[in-house]
Amino acid sequence: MAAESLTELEVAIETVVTTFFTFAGREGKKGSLSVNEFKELVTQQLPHLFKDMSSLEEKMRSLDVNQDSELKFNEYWRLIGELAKEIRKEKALEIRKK
Ligand SMILES: [Ca+2]
Repeated sequence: MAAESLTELEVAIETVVTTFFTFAGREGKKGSLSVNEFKELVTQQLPHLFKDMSSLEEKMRSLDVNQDSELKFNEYWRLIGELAKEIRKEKALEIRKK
């Protein structure tokens, strides 16, 4: 994909995907996140949105729907969706204040 022709939204979606593979490729299975890879992804890439770093392992367990200690892309996508919903709530409050 040619970067210059992508819109802001398209770049954002591509970033969500490439970030997953960057971290998923560090150890074990290349197509899923181990507990360590998940922790690195969240601490390095989501420090402002994911506030409670102490509950990372619990979060991982709740996202790992098939309980194999690995997060597949669709499980990671659920986390992105949850964070997006939180941002939406904050935006909605801001809009109401105006
Ligand atoms: Ca991996």
